[in-house]
Amino acid sequence: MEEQHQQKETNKYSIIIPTYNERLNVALIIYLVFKHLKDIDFEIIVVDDGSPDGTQDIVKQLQKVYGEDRILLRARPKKLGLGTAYIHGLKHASGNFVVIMDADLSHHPKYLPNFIRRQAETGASIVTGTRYVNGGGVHGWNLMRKLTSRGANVLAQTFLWPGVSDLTGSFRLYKRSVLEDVINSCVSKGYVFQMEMIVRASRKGYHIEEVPITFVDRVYGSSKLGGSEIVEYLKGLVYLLVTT
Ligand SMILES: Nc1nc2c(ncn2[C@@H]2O[C@H](COP(=O)(O)OP(=O)(O)O)[C@@H](O)[C@H]2O)c(=O)[nH]1
Ligand SMILES: [Mg+2]
Repeated sequence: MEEQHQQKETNKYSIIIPTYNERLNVALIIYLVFKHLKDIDFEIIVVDDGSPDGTQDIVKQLQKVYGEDRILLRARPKKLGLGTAYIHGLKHASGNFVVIMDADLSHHPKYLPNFIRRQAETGASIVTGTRYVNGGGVHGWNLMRKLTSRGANVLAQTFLWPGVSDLTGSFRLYKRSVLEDVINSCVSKGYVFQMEMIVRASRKGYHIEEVPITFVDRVYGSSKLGGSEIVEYLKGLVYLLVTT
């Protein structure tokens, strides 16, 4: 009992949020993280890739309110892609756990306590949010986008057998050491990165748990997913098929 208590006290969560043109979302997401993680030790690491919309100005204002030890701004000069944004954020993380989530409110911070609780209950190395089990879902996507996401998951399920229902989602909690290990063995840079991460983690035998989330399409700003990303995804799938 005493030990469990101590364990809880010493856990720290580094929440990495990559941003590109998220001026309208970043304050809200940070506010909501603070609201939902009341008794938890955490820091937020914003990795902004030189957003022309002034995302960083907003983050700097928030640092004045919450403190520079709670909100870390670790910017890069230009848009360099999501995979390397996570690696960059991870370098600055001081927690023993790392959460990765989007800035656009598609990943609602209200789920964070569920991720943390599930990890504590099971001792899992990774807890991943899933849209594709009971209790999870997608809101606000048109049929095409739903089919693309579903198709991507079904394809990957069929060929890769990872034992995880949502491969392309990116709302996840990792033990930091596990994230460091898995991220270093990943080669992809774009959207395929999420799938590569979880497939490699599963192949390495890490304990992965899933919690249902409802993914809500962004209200402000625009998605960076395009046709070329779909081609990249398919290439990534084939690559994983032959290399893992
Ligand atoms: N730092 C950084 N963040 C990015 C980059 N591309 C996308 N993001 C952020 O990554 C998250 C997911 O991107 P988004 O466009 O919403 O993808 P979607 O949800 O799949 O449509 C958001 O927080 C974006 O601001 C990038 O190249 N660099
Ligand atoms: Mg999004």
